[in-house]
Amino acid sequence: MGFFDSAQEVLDKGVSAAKGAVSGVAVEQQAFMKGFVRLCNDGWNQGWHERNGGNLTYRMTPEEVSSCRTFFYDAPSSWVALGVQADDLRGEFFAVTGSGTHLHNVALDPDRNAGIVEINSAGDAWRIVWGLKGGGVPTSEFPSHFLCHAVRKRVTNGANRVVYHAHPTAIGACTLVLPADARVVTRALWKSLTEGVIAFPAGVGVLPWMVPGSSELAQATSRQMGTYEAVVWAQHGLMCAGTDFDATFGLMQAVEKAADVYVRARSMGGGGEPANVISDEGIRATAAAYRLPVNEAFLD
Ligand code: 2HA
Ligand code: ZN
Repeated sequence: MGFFDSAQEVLDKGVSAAKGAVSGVAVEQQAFMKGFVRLCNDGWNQGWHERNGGNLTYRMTPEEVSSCRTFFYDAPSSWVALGVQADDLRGEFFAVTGSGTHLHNVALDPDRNAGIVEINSAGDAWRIVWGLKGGGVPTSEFPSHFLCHAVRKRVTNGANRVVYHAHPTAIGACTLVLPADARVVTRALWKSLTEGVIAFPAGVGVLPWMVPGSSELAQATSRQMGTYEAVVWAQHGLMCAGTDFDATFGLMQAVEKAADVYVRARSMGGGGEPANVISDEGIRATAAAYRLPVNEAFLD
């Protein structure tokens, strides 16, 4: 039995106990939380979450909030200021990983390593309504996630619900060699993997190194998220947004796969730019064939 299967069994046992106390489908058994837990585990298995690296947040639908309400704390935590503000997220509910959480522990103990927070009516503070037991708080990158959610909600008319941050190796290595320039990095990725332009036709944003968890990083990332679903943090990792867990995880994987191919090709070639890359015409033709709005500014 694989790790995830046994984790699910532990979950199922805990859930039947919980069901005896309160009626309704326990939070851990609801589809959105199963998807949330699965992504954490899949990311761990990719090697993207050394120690407590990376974090995940999900903006819940009103239906999901209603079906979780019977399991919410009678006395939520007090309100805690976010340090950032978003009108678009007033009154929303987010599933979040906990600060300091090792993502491989989420599946085994979701209500300790993850939780649900409610945003206040001013859109500038959170309180815990479920989970994060034992004094947990939302991820240190919650300000970045929060502002990214606000922008992605606006530019996708509410379709985007997931924001995911990880520390994949190859894209990190790329930022040690390439300049922190969205056009340069995007071209390296698009030209290394045919699937690249299909997975991220707008390209990827790139930010220079900044202090993790800072509101400067949060503001800069969210500005990039107006254009890009994926934003590279130099010498750190990658932030991805999407409509659901599969789309967001798949985007992270596609960026990292392209980066991995590029890094390997450069390494084989003694560090120089690879010779046999996909042409600009090839990228354009792929985008046309799949009717994708490719970012023309990144093509010659
Ligand atoms: O959760 O990844 O960027 C730890 C981090 C901070
Ligand atoms: Zn990080």
